[in-house]
Parts: sequence; structure tokens; C-alpha cells
Amino acid sequence: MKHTQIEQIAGREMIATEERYGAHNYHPLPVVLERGEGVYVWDVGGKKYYDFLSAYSAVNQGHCHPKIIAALTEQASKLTLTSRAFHNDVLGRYQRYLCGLFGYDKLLPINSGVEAVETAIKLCRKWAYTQKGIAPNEAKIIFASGNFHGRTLGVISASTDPSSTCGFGPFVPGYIVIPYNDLERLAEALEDPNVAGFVVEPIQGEAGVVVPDDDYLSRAYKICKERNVLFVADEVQTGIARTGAMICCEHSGVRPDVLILGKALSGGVFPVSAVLSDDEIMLSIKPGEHGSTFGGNPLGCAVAMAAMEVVQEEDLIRRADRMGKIFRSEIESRLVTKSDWVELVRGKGLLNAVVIHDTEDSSTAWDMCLALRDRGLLAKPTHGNIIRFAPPLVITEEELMDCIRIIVDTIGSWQPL
Ligand code: IF1
Repeated sequence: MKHTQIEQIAGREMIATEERYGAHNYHPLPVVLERGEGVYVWDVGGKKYYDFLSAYSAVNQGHCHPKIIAALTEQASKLTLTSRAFHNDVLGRYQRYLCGLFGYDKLLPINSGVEAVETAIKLCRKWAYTQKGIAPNEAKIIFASGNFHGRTLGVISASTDPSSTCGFGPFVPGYIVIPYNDLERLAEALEDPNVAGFVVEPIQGEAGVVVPDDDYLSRAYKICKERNVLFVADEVQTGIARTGAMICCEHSGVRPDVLILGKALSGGVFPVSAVLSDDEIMLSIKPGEHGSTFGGNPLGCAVAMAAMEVVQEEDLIRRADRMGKIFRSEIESRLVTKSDWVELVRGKGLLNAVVIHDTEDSSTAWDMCLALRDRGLLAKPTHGNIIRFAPPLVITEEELMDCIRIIVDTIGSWQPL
């Protein structure tokens, strides 16, 4: 037996072990990865792939970026966790750096994306009761249909996706869900004086990389201002250069009142998330009212500082913008106009999706992703027949053209299995 065959069997056994001992809350593409570097990952058989998922846009800086890993190992050997019962010598430096970078007065550190969204929701409510003057327990938060903000009860309570909500009720009250990309319905909803905040993704990732109309965010922001409602941007997926701007709202000239970051804030090395806002909002939460054991730990802070330096030093914003334009125009001319299977390509920067022309419940996009895997490119379908393409932003033009060739060859000549 060849070495790679043995490794493939080992990979199958690892999948079987997960299946046997792990909760069945995921359905991964069958590939077992053991190493990553830049835009590449390797499976246990040594096969090399382009990673076009980037851990759902967490690894924007590329896998195992040496600068981020150096910050991790250096800080890990010094001090990892103090809890917020004591100060640590990295947190303040990190907060000052990020507040400067994003232009806010204050940063609240937390760990996962969903915790940051929860933090933002709590912040909206607290601000509404202490500053806006809404009567106790009357505050409402507006969300957009098709949203994805994570998996806790606090955010699935706003979800319109049955796979997120079914069987998990009862839900958190005080939420109103309106259609995405619909300013009229937003204006209507905001007529209610008890609305504290509007929580929105500038591009809806999980819904299939849904890009709203050009003026949606700027006009939504304006309506919020007119009503003294906080505009809260969930940039967990769209932030940190992914869409060709530091945050996606910049494309619309919008500065969110509350900014939620996660994922690539740490380059995917360590769970680090954050909520940023100005004093008037952030200081409505007082000592002891919110927090987390790990939030603001020196290890995460050191990693995140290095990760954000990489974004700047390697000009990832401009790169995402340029590579994204190449990706969409090449896919448009070589695939969308040539293949009956491909309906359209859409996205911003390097957050893109190809919509496959088929019924939503067919397995075409999944089968295509298996074929792409066999040709050395990893991507994952989202919502039926949409394939998300989101490589690390460090991808070179040459690598991108190679990937486009793989995608065009695989999907362009598609024969159903
Ligand atoms: C999973 C999708 C991506 C997010 C936005 C908050 C969070 C996420 C806009 C929560 C998380 C993830 C989580 C991941 C799948 C994934 C995802 F396909 F579901 F939509 F990225 F596209 N806000 N997104 O996209 O962040 O707590 O997970 O750190 O496996 O659930 P988290």
C-alpha cells in the first residue's frame, strides 16, 4: 500500500472517531486537515489544498502567520490569563491600539463572535434604559431576516432560519425582525419609541453572501439617527479587511454606533472578539454588570495586536479589494456567461459567492465542493446551492488565477453525478 493510501485510511478513521464520540452538530466536508500555511492547508495524506473558506473568514491573514504565532508563543510563555479581577499589562495597550485604529472611545473585550453580539444587545438595552429613557423591560431590538449572529439563545431568538431555531424555544422576547434591505419596513419599525437598536450585517454571510443595495446602510443609519436608535453593525465576518475595507460599513460611509468584531481580529489563532463604541454608550454598563473569565486575556490581546498589524503591514485591505475584483470579473466572464449551472457571482472584496442554478434542496453545490476538493480547493456550500469563496486575503494574483482555473474547470464542465 502506498503511503498516501495509508494516510487516507487514517483520515477515514479520524472521521469515524469524531462520528462516534462527537456530538453530531456539524456535517463537515470529508477532509481531515493537519497543517496550514498562508492560503494552503494539508490533509493527513499530505495533499495540499487552497483554503477558500478561511475558517469562515477568521483566517484573513493566512494560516499560521509567523508574526501572529510569534506573538502567541511569546505571550503564552509569559502570562496567559489573569481574569479581570486584576489588571494585566497588555489589555490597555491593546484597547488603545484598537480604539485608535477603528476610531472609537472604548473597547469591550470578549471571546467569540456570538458573545460580542450578545454584549452589543445588552449594551443597547442598558443604553436605552439609562440614556434614552425607555421604561424598564420595554426596549426592543430590530434585526433583519436571514440574519446570522451565532448560536446562543440570545441571538437565535432573532433568527429566521429554522435550522437555528427549531426545537430550541422558548426564545428571548423584545426582538422585532424586519426584511433585510428594506428601508420602508425599517422606518416603520422605528416609529415605535421603545426601539433601542438596529442590529445588522453589512453583507449577510450565512444567508449566501447577500449584498444589500448601495444606499441601504447609509440610509438605514440616517433613519436610526433620526429616531435616536443605535445602529449596530455585526462585522464579525465582514470586518478586518475581508470586503476590501477595514470594516464593510466604510463602503457606505457609515460609522456604526456600536461595532462588533471577531474572527479575523485574531487571525483565527485564538478566540478574540470585541465591541467598540463611544463613551456615552459604552459607559452605560458599569463594573460587575457584564464580562467573561477569558475576555481581555493577555494572550488574546497580544495575538490580536499582531493580527491587526499584519492587516496593515501587508496591505490586506487593498489586496482584498483588488483580488475580489479579479475574482468576480473572471468568474463572470468564464463561468456565469458560459455555464447553465451558474446563475451569478456576487460579493465584495474576497467575500464572494457563486449561486448554482438548481433547486435549493438538491446536492449539486455539495457535489461540486467535493469535486473542488479532489482538485485541491476547499469551499463549502451555504444555504442549498450557493458556494461561498473566501480565501485568506494574503493570496497572490498568481495563486488566485490558479484557483479560478480550478473553479472554472470543475464547475464549467459540470456533469451531474
Ligand atoms: C459555525 C455561517 C459564517 C457570523 C456573524 C456572529 C457570528 C458569526 C456575522 C458568531 C459566525 C459562523 C459560525 C460558524 C459558521 C459561520 C458562518 F455560515 F454560519 F454563516 F461565517 F458564514 N456574526 N459565523 O457570521 O461568531 O460565535 O461563531 O465566533 O460553525 O456556526 P462565533
